[in-house]
Amino acid sequence: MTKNQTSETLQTASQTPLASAELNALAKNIKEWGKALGFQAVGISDVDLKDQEANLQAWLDNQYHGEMDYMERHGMMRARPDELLPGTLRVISVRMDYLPEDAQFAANLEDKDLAYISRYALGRDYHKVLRKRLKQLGDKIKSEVGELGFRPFVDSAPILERPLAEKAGLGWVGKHSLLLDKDSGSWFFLGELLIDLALPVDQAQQNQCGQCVACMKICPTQAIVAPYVVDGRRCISYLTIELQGAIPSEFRKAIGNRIYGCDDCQLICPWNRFAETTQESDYQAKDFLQNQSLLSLFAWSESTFLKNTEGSPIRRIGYQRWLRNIAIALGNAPSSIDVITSLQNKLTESEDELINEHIEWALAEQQQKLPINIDRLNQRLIKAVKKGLPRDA
Ligand code: B12
Ligand code: SF4
Ligand code: SF4
Repeated sequence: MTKNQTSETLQTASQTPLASAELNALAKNIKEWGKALGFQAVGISDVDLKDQEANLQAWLDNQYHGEMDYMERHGMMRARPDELLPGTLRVISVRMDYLPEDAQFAANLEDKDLAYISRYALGRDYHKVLRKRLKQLGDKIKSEVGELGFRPFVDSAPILERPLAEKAGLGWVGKHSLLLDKDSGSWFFLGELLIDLALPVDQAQQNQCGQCVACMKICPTQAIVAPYVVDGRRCISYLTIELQGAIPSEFRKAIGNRIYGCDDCQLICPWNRFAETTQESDYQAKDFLQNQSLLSLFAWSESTFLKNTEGSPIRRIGYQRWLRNIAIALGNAPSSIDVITSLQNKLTESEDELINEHIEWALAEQQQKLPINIDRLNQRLIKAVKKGLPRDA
């Protein structure tokens, strides 16, 4: 039987009470299988996202995607899963929590000598983890129903994951544009299985943001330009992960010690007080990434960077952007001779224009913060040597 025959047969069959009962039972089982595979929530939606199309177009027209060309490339296919994968009738959305035990948000944000890495990136790359489990879920459904067309998607696919998950009842899209749930907050990833089975769909949750605007107010770069709308170009996550070139000067101070991603809009959200930590070993923080000083990470060689970021989402930014980001954070760190020396040493070693420009910015920031101008001190010392110790001058 072909893929289309399967869906047609099931679609027709679903109109009879028995077939509908079978599909209801299957939907229930899918949720149980999904949970057994480590997903904390599983929901089902149809593929109709027409009401999102105008907003998606407005977002693109405003250039909020910045350098993320792939956002534009697929046009309205993002809002049309059945164009992306013809024959798709339903989307099974899944949620996987990632908040590690002992997240130490405040401690890492407060100590400006430490590096702050977004909590989703302290463990293993989620793309692989989710895709593998989604494939297992698809295989399981297929083994029950016989022929089935399905395809797992995580992030990389050009579909609007949050509106789909919202339709599937996994939560509501908050003013920071992320999906959140009243019992579990927002520290989770989303993934989808596109399938050609006309399963019963779930009910969307009520939006519970109310009058709250905490996420909009706390954003260090004012990236949430209107409720539900993020200007990607201003977001620290974009600036530290997606942007290839120089980080615009206007955002450098606001980045603080965030060297990879940003969690602020989620940290302030009242619903995250109820968030659970993950039991998933893949998402537990690696010691050499959490609670590390900026100086120790800045000292990594390229081979250490590659070794330590194997299997981690951080690897995709590469060594150059890693140093670029840490240089900014060092410029924002409290003034210290150790920081200045380390920046100067790296400047001597590096022939990379992008890195050097960020190091020079950081050095200028550090110099300004020093209680006594280090250059002037140096000059005074040289003068004294020349005068008093001409032989050693
Ligand atoms: C591109 C992208 C980014 C970009 C752009 C962010 C953005 N808001 O779009 C950048 C790099 C900035 C980013 C950052 C982050 N991301 Co991201 N990102 C994506 C990606 C790949 C695509 C998102 C997308 O389609 N954006 C396009 C715009 C148009 O979509 P949208 O924001 O939903 O747009 C809607 C609104 O603007 C709204 N709208 C527009 N105008 C108006 C007007 C009104 C009146 C209303 C009501 C609505 C409205 O309608 C639009 C269409 O639906 C998704 C994966 C995916 N395929 O969905 C992950 C994804 C959204 N990211 C994720 C995460 C975890 C993050 C970060 C938290 C990572 C971090 N800690 O650093 C931050 C959070 C920043 C934030 N507040 O959004 C998760 C979110 C999980 C969740 N709980 O929701 C996702 C789903 C990845 C995943 N598979 O888990 N991300
Ligand atoms: S992730 Fe940070 S920079 Fe981006 S919207 Fe949220 S608070 Fe703003
Ligand atoms: S901080 Fe407030 S406005 Fe923002 S997502 Fe959470 S509840 Fe909604």
